[in-house]
Amino acid sequence: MLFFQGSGTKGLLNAVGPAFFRLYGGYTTTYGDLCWPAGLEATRLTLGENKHSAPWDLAHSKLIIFWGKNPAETNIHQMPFAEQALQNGARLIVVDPRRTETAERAELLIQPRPGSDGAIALAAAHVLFRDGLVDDGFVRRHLRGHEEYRRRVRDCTPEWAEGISGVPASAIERLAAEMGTVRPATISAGYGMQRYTNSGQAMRAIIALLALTGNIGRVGAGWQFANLQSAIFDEVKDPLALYPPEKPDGVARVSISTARLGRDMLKTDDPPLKMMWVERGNPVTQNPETNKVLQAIRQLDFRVVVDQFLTDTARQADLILPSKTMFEQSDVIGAYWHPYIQLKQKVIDPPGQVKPESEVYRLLAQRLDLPADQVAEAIPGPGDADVERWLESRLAPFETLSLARLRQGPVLAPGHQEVAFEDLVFSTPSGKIEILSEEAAQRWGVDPLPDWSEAQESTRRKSAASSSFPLYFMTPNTKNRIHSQFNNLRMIRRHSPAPELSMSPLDAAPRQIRPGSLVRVFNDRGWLEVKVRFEPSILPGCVSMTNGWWISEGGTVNFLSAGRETDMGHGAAFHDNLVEVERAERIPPKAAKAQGSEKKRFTDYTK
Ligand SMILES: Nc1nc2c(c(=O)[nH]1)N[C@H]1C(S)=C(S)[C@@H](COP(=O)(O)OP(=O)(O)OC[C@H]3O[C@@H](n4cnc5c(=O)[nH]c(N)nc54)[C@H](O)[C@@H]3O)O[C@H]1N2
Ligand SMILES: Nc1nc2c(c(=O)[nH]1)N[C@H]1C(S)=C(S)[C@@H](COP(=O)(O)OP(=O)(O)OC[C@H]3O[C@@H](n4cnc5c(=O)[nH]c(N)nc54)[C@H](O)[C@@H]3O)O[C@H]1N2
Ligand SMILES: [Mo]
Repeated sequence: MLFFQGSGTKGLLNAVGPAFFRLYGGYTTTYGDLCWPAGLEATRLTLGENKHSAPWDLAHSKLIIFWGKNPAETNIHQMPFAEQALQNGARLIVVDPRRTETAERAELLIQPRPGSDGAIALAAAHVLFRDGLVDDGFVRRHLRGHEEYRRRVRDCTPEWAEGISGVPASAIERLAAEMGTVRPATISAGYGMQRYTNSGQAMRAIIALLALTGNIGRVGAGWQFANLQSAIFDEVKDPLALYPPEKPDGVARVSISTARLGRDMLKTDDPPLKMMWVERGNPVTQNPETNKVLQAIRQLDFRVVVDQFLTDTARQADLILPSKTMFEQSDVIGAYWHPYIQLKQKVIDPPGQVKPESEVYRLLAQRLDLPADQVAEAIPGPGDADVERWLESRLAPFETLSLARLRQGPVLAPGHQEVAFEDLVFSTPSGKIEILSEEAAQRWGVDPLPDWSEAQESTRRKSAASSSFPLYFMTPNTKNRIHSQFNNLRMIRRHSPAPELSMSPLDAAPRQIRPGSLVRVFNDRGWLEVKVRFEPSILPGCVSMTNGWWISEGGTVNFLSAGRETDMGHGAAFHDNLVEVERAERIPPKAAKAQGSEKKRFTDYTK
């Protein structure tokens, strides 16, 4: 039995599922994560833990770099703080192959070839050393490995990085000069750019820029990737605790890679998988290599999907259990950006026969005759008061937390640091910021210093793939939805009725592709047919389509991505993904008809 949970809704009650399956007698689980592990691990190795300053601290920054992050769409609540800083005279740099809405306010937009950020960061460090812009006092006291790093980047000139990234050496000089002279500086890094096979190392090189310039532990300064200060209830703070191939609780458990879900499911034979339980996720559209995922799901004997909607994954199920929505059961939630613990209060009963997951598990446990005392400990009873009692017991270890207190409003997580690392205490093996990390080398087989190597799928590699598929396929997020959710809302569909491929006119011309025409995006893993939209500002050589579209809505981007892991953290290297685009000569008559009618677009694609 594979128990698979996605990121749909988070809260303390999510722990009930795994608790049930442990009592049930063991299960196959997944390790790694689709979202952020390369960056989490790079941060942990360098700074000791994943935390950052309070969101509002950004307003004190004089230099903000949004590096591979598009908060104007994906973290809109961050933008007012950036705006405040700008009004106080701060400067804004954006590093992104696309000219995003975030870049509208930037004085400098750096558009790297995808997967080349590490080279840019090494070259910026070269300039900092070369021009004496390193904060020597800070470096001597708090860094480990700066001398080794100085030697490492000696030949990494801006011209060298230009050859790799396509970014003009002058722009890299300017990035480094601003980092070396404008203080305090914050780098807010996104998740999109750490989904390559070389990106853990790139993230380490970017953090090093802040460390070399003394921009850690100070007001308005620092590294913003993930603020796990509110993650006080579980193990998420230690990324390694998320990968449980062992048997920590003595229960037989097999663990397979989330990034390689389809491939690993097909390979699992001790014991072979017979059944799958999916909850809060839509792996058919969101996990890499959709064709493999579909194949693996279809060969099972039995599939259960717990979801609010008839998603592509639910369409594969033998049994669909309609789930509650976040409004239909109280829960306690943290965050990964702000530092608050909050009560999410139930506002309405679930409709019809819908049961919250906790209730599904409780009834199942009864039916299966699982030990009643252990079930009562792990799973709340049926009523709202039972759920509240269960939540209260989870809050009990924390002096400042109780439901009564949370009912009055959000509470800062216990131990929260407003300016992260203000005490300059780093829980790394050396107690310093580790630019040189033996742990990185031991655990992940990478160079102990940040370095740069070509991502696996790269147009600069001489390989069959790079000659047949010369375009980078980027699959960012959009303000119009959360991943695969919300396109069933008519008001959202009105804004974005169907998937589109953004393409530079410079790439379209040699392929005789006209704006608005239907094109086929393909590689040796799969293909899609979508309309093309000209985007003059996207870096030529890159095409882009937002992720989250269902197959039944016009095609998921993950037909094209590969099931493979990032260099560290067991993340998913979605963006290591080369494709070719061609005119789709004929529209099959059926598809043409379906385009006119909303109803038909949502009909069964499996036929
Ligand atoms: N190519 C490509 N693929 C990507 C990404 C990318 O950038 N490019 N991004 C990746 C990232 S960062 C992420 S986080 C993942 C997200 O992928 P998933 O983790 O699969 O999350 P969602 O697509 O948001 O789907 C969540 C599902 O949970 C359901 N749901 C919501 N609330 C509840 C609930 O209370 N109970 C139950 N049972 N179900 C509920 C929703 O209806 C929805 O079907 O996608 C990843 N996939
Ligand atoms: N509205 C909305 N908000 C969301 C979400 C959503 O689905 N919708 N999802 C939430 C989740 S789960 C996540 S993980 C976050 C993600 O938040 P972000 O990280 O901001 O979003 P992404 O679109 O994944 O990636 C950001 C940017 O990285 C760029 N990028 C891709 N490759 C490279 C590269 O090689 N180098 C550089 N420098 N940039 C590159 C992309 O062009 C993109 O603009 O957003 C969260 N917020
Ligand atoms: Mo994510």
